[in-house]
Amino acid sequence: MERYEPSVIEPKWQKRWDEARAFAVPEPTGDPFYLLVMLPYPSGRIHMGHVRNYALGDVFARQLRMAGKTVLHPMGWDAFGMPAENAAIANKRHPRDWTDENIAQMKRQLKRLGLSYDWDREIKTCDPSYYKHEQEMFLKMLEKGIAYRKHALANWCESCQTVLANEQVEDGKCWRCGHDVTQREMEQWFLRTTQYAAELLDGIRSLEGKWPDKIVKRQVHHFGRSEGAEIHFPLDEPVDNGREREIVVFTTRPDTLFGVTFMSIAAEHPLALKLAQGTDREKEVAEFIQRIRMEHKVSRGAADTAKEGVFTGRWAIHPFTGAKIPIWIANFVLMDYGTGAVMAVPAHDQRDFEFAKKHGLPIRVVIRPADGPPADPSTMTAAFSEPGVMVNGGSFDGTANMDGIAAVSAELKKTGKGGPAVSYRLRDWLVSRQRYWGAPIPVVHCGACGVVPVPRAELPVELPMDVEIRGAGGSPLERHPTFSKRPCPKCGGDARRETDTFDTFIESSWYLHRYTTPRYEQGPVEPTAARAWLPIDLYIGGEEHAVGHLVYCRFWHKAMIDLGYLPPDTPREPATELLAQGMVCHEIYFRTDPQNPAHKSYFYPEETELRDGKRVLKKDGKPVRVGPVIKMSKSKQNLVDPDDIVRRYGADTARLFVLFAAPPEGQVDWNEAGVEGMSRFLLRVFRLVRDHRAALVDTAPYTGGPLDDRALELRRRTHRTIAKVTHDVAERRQPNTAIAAMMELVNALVGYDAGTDARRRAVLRESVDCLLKLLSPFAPHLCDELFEQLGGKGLLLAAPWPGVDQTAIEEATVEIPIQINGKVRGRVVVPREATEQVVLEAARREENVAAHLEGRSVSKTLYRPGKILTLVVS
Ligand code: ANZ
Ligand code: ZN
Ligand code: ZN
Repeated sequence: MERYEPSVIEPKWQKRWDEARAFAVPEPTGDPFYLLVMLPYPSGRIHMGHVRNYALGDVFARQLRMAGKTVLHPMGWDAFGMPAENAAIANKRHPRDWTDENIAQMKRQLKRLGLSYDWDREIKTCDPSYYKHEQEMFLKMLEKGIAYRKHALANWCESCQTVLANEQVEDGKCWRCGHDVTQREMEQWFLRTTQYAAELLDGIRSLEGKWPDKIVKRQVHHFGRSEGAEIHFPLDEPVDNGREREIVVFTTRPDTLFGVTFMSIAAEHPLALKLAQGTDREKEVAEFIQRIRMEHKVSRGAADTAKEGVFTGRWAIHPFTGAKIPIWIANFVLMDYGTGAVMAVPAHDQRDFEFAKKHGLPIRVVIRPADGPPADPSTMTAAFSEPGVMVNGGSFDGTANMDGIAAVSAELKKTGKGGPAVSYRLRDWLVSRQRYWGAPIPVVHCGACGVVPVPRAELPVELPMDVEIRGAGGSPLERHPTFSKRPCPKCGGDARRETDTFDTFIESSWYLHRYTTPRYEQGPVEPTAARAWLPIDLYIGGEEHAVGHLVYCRFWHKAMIDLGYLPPDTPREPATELLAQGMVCHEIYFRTDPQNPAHKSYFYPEETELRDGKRVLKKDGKPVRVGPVIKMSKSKQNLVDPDDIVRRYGADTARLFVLFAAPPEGQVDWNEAGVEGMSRFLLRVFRLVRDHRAALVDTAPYTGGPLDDRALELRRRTHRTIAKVTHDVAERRQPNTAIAAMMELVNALVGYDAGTDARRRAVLRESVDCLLKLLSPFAPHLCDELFEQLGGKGLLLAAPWPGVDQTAIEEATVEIPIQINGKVRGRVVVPREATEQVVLEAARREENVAAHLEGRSVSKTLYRPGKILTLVVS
């Protein structure tokens, strides 16, 4: 083969790998390693973000295999979800057909990249054989109280026509479509993630250093642990026919209890309306509640939002002083947090201060600065929230307020009025969706029996395919003629099948488990094999999943252990190490419309070219404007199509470029020059082998014997490179610097002249073999090809990862003749950097030299470094 032709080499090797079943993963024997990349949503075509994600995974997977690990490296499809449904509406295609076609297409694309997946383990989450197990796990969660149904205010996206989990609302907007999210009161299904709040928090802390800091921090913040106290305030008179007798608050500042002058509860608090019932405030309160509920949670909670409120007409009793405390409803109190009720301390909490000022409520100072008198409530302009000393607090007076927190909590506990408490910001996971393309929730609603689980024998509850998808809102399942009609499994009476489907984040919460035994039928996983593979040793994916998927799968994993699907000794975190890869970006090219300067039209990079240093549009030759380098996206058209790059440069170049352009966490700026650079590098490797082929084919790699300087130097280079590449890939996870090291080795190889000397040739062969092995996880097609051309047998994936010869690196040795009084009496092998002293000591140990020195003294030494040691003795 004379020319480097990826379009010939790459399909050839992909076929060979397939035929050899080179990527099939055996059972978890030997030294198992589970390497997982996040599974893609089958949106249609793969994009450069995928290429980057999967190239990273593939480098590690291949290297680990060669290093002797049994590597599980699977791939599958997160196949349920809204885009399929939207596409179905837009194109009148069934979501199933749309999804299947996309999967076929994307699978072809992934194969073209030469990724080492065991396709036998492929998973498609919309497959009933997959979601069947998820339905079964849900029923178990229902039995154990982890799944429950409740009437609650839920985040509603009008555009998606469905409710959303808290994690799926970003700055008050829908995570998928960006539409404003409003609140709707509905019966919904939840999973009790809050039951695991403490463990999720401790667990993420234990991953510090192994998961990216950014993600650890975001999760810690997401769980939002606060320490404080719960305090019971009895109502002045019970409401709701005597059923409701108290309000419980959560506070981080029990030390301010004596400063409580009113109470604020959320508009959604179950007592909000009940309190006002029977008072003259009823109408006003009802209106206020109605109005506030419509507002966004985010803006209600913001510090600068006007503090609105209404008095309920009722009072609570202060647990220590017995004072009557008016109960208000306030917009800034959210039902989502704590108990949805706040003991208001205007003197020491800014929001309460503003509220009190606005509504004419009293202010009572109970903390004074450590070195001064308490503030005067009538002249205060802001709450005093610094640490200080307790005043106006009865027996607590004089206590430092930080100590007061514990002291008041203890007193509350002793008197049965509350006590220390911890509160989390994390909410239970809302998992029902009013959408079609998802896994059906396996329950039946019966007028007589309530919620009844579908009998296990009837699982899976299959999603019917014969539906009409109109997009007019409402679930297509609800309109299905027969799906929802199902007799009650308990009493046999008429009942209604649940028509909501699961949040698709449920499927992606346990695909990681399913891959370990993907065809097992008796349960979600076969416990022994799953236990042997889990936890994931290295998980790779995008950081956008920080508080979504990466929280859900941690929760689900713990629940699977607790529900008995995984052995009890399974480690409680599902992924030991996480690599969150950065974005792939590109410049944008655009023109503004002279008529309407606000309107920009964007161009794909391939529609443009550089002419005399200017970026122009190919079709009219006129300049376009060049914008900043930003994340590749359809809307800005700054995309390059992986297929196009593979066609023009080959998959090996594409892989190498995304790996070389930045460390995994960094941002890759796509640029054609960089891609060409990678292509040239591979061409150099190709030529190197081609040009030395004759000398190398029949030469075995060096195994030992004296070498000259040039050969020693190449060996040192080679083994340093092995050490660096191994360290960069296996320890530091920085393929970019590994590539740079291999480039240097190639430079050295190009400059090396093996001549006809057999040992020099053997060293060249050793070095080239090592280079091909080191480079094969990055550019697997070319390396297998060149290895074969040199007469190598088998696939490099099956070859052992090269080991480092420490002596070659550190003590590249030289042989020094020892001359005594003009005659060479012996030779010693010493490090080439050895000092005269070291050489002399080695010489004295050499038998023959020692014999000649016996009983005589050395009067003069002369060392010519690396060449000869001359001794004059008498
Ligand atoms: C009395 C008090 C006095 C408070 C004081 C603070 C300062 P973090 O730190 O975020 O956990 N709070 C409790 N539940 C609330 C809710 N549902 N909506 C709005 N605010 C709520 O905040 C805990 C504090 O936030 C609690 O402590 C409570 O106000 C308020 F000088 O109680 B504090
Ligand atoms: Zn939406
Ligand atoms: Zn029934």
